[in-house]
Amino acid sequence: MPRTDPNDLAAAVRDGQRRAIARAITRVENGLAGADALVDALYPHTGGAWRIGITGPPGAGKSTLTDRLIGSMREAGETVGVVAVDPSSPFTGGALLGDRVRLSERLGDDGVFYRSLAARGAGGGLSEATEAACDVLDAAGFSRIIVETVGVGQGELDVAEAADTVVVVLVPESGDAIQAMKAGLMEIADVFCVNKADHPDANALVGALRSTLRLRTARSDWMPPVVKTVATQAEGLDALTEAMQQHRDWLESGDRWQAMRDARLRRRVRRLVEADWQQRFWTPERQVALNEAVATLDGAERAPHALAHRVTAGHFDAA
Ligand SMILES: Nc1nc2c(ncn2[C@@H]2O[C@H](COP(=O)(O)OP(=O)(O)OP(=O)(O)O)[C@@H](O)[C@H]2O)c(=O)[nH]1
Ligand SMILES: [Mg+2]
Repeated sequence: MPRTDPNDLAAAVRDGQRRAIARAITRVENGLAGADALVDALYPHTGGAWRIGITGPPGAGKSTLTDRLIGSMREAGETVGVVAVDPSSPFTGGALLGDRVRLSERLGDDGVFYRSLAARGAGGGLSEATEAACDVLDAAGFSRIIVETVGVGQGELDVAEAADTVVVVLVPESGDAIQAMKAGLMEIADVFCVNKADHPDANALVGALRSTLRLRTARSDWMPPVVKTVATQAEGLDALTEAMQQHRDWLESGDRWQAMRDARLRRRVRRLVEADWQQRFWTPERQVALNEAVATLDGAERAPHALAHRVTAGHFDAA
């Protein structure tokens, strides 16, 4: 791949050129040369897209829902960028293959751009890679960006923070409200989608979610709506879209939208600083010195806090 000046690539991205978009995402995903400059060149041109996170347990129907949402968004005249984040596996798993199959139906539609991310190479990890990929699509002019991510742990919840509106997808058969609480999904949901509502226990899950939501200590005056869908039949899509739109309207009232984006930028800068600092701190010398200390020290000196203090006090630095 020829090296392109970040400014040339940024211009091509803003022009909406698909090859440029693909290359830009590859660059930021893997932290390749010029990635930081590319993100910074694009960032001032972001903010036009509505970023929607779709998260939930494996197999909940996130990809099917995403596909249906793309369809209705396209009908409404929107353009859609999709970032499918697969933190569990750096390899192409069954789920991604499934996504590819559905994607093929949309091949040739210039109003849709689909990309999956798995790499953790970029400084700041998968969260930064996800945000940067969203920036690329945003600056390229897509009016909607959907981030699909499996919500099973903290890493995935961080990824969900890239979105303005987070839809948590749960299913009657596997999930219940308590499981969602355990996984931290209650905290990040702006909208709950009970998918596979063709299952008989769907109403019970809806009820459990609503009562749990009433009991929670409110983080804001937004009360997440709970909607039912059957993604495979495109049932409930209108209700889901309506719930998402309500959240957007709420964000856009007052200064919430700007405040949310400011908070996101602060979080992101902190994460980048921490990643940078960590990388600078753990020089090869310090790593070797720590390895040796652990292998050789014994007695009172073989103690975690004492060791940490020795590291930070510079005892392990090369003379
Ligand atoms: N009965 C029923 N099946 C559904 C529904 N939505 C999705 N499915 C099926 O559930 C399976 C998983 O759907 P996906 O859309 O791949 O789920 P996912 O959440 O993207 O899965 P991962 O990406 O692997 O976590 C597929 O076989 C779908 O056809 C629904 O509303 N009802
Ligand atoms: Mg999926």
